[in-house]
Amino acid sequence: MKRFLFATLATAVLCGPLATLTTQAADDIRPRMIRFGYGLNEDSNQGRGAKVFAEEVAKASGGKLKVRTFGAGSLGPDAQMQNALIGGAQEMMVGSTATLVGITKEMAIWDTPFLFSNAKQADYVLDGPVGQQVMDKLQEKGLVGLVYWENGFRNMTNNVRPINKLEDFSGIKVRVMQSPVFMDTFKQLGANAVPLPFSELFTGLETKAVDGQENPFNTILSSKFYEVQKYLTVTNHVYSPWIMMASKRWWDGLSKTEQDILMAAARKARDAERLDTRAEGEKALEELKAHGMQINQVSAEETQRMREKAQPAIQSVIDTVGKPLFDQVQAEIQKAPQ
Ligand code: TK8
Repeated sequence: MKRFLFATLATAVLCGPLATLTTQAADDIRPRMIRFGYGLNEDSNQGRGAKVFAEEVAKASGGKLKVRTFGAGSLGPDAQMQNALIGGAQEMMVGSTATLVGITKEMAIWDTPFLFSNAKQADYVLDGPVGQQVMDKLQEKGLVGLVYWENGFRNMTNNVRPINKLEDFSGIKVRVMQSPVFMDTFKQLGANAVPLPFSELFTGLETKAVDGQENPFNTILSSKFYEVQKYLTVTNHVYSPWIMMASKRWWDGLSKTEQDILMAAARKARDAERLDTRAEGEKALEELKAHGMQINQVSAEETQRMREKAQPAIQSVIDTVGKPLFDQVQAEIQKAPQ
């Protein structure tokens, strides 16, 4: 009798009100405030991408999920935001993959100099299975990677001299992102590599603590580096992704519906951001010239010399991420549409 009663009770509990409650909770959208941080100015490709995300989330959730964006590093540099996400003190961010290498070593793969030759390749690999595999590694560290955005191909600016040949890097104090691969690459090229968070870069250039830096045209424009830099050299030495992330601690507490809304909005923001970045990038050189920058292009021969000189940095990427992952990425690049 007792056993029968227990069984009946258990069935009632499982199929009854509790089961209904659980399904309801999973479909629920609760009012939430999502703090979304990023490093560039509001008026930048990154800021505009963040805005698209916020609007899409508001639309899809009937205004229940509110994304509050914090630009210009106002929640701190990338590393500080990453830690806030891990601890659950901040919900979301977008930033460079390069500054994640200390947390998830596989991220070093994207710092490989001259890895991608065009943006199509980058999209194909980043949005494909290997890109996902590297992103999923973040979960062990308390971060959820959603999508990659385009930061873009990086180019050199400095105040010492135009970079026409490999030897021109010699002795120039170049700010690099806080990634061992970037440190290594610029050391190999003969520069004096100085790691600095992005939020300290403008001042670093202005006070001449560093002579130069490297970033995509879009960022040189939106961060007004032309005010404090004379020479711009088109080097395209590496393609840099941004990555949109959520705090895992927070993400795991969301309903499936909420997660789906955020994921769909993240993809829309990614697509819009890439289009925006590429359109702006096409016009940026002219604008930078108009702002007084002296621009030069590195020849194919000199690019080849730089590639060879950077080889030890590529070897250290292989040592860091492992040969299988490195080879997998190369294979994906081969498969990418031309
Ligand atoms: C913005 C940075 C920036 C990156 C850098 O927070 O640090 O140079 O290119 O985009 O992530």
